[in-house]
Amino acid sequence: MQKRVLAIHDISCVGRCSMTVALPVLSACDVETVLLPTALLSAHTGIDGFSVLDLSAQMLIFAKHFKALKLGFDGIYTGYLANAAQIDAVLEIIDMLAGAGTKIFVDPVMGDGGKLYRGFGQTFPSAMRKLVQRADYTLPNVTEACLLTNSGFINEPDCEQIRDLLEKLSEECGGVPIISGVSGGGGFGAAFISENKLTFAVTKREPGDFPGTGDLFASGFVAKKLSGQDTESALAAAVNLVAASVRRTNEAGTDKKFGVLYEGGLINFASL
Ligand code: PXL
Repeated sequence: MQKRVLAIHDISCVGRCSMTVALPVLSACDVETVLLPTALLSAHTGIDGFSVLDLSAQMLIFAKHFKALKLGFDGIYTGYLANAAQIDAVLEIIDMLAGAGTKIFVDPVMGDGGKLYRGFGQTFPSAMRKLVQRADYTLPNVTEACLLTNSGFINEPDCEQIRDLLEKLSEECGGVPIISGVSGGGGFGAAFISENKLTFAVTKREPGDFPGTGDLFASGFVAKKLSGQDTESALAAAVNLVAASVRRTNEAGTDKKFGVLYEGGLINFASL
């Protein structure tokens, strides 16, 4: 049977991130994607001059409608949440819509490069800790892993520091924490602990930092997990999707702020 996921993200109209990445990636992998938008932005917050419409007031109303429609969800996948109140709303929505078999995927979007994204206050990470407790899979980048564990920012963690962050994260998070944007195992990609072993899914590092790559990685992972793959295979596919997209973007030489050119890789990704 076709899988169905509830995707809880903002819609940034310009700049390839959050919902404009999650929906195409999940759809390409034959996962039906029900949208619960958290905010509507003209462009993501890294693009100067953006305008925001906060959709907090609609979130529970939409969720109640989904409940009335008796929709069952194989997954609930959360990303960018505009404020701490939205985190409380998402917890309520998970209680309302998750069944016994629903997997909860949390991308704790908060920051990158050691800094919180524009608009988030210093107390936002402690609110995010409530949500990751409910997760089956938590997908932070290094900055978010440090914020969730109250560690000082580590720029390029080595294997020992990655293991330490993952162990601390497993005390904060339900299920399996996975850190993205790390080096190890002869490449660059993601790490998690499997049967007490630090395990990497990596590929050749492509140069450059781009907005939305964390969203692309998490969306690829959710798509492959819901399609029945094991965690290591799903991570390998997601890491390669990001690397191929960054490579395509570097070759095209487009402005970084508009995100990575992932679209041309979707048919291949769906076939993996
Ligand atoms: O890619 C994460 C993200 C998602 N949504 C919005 C953002 C960002 C990062 O800046 O601004 C609105």
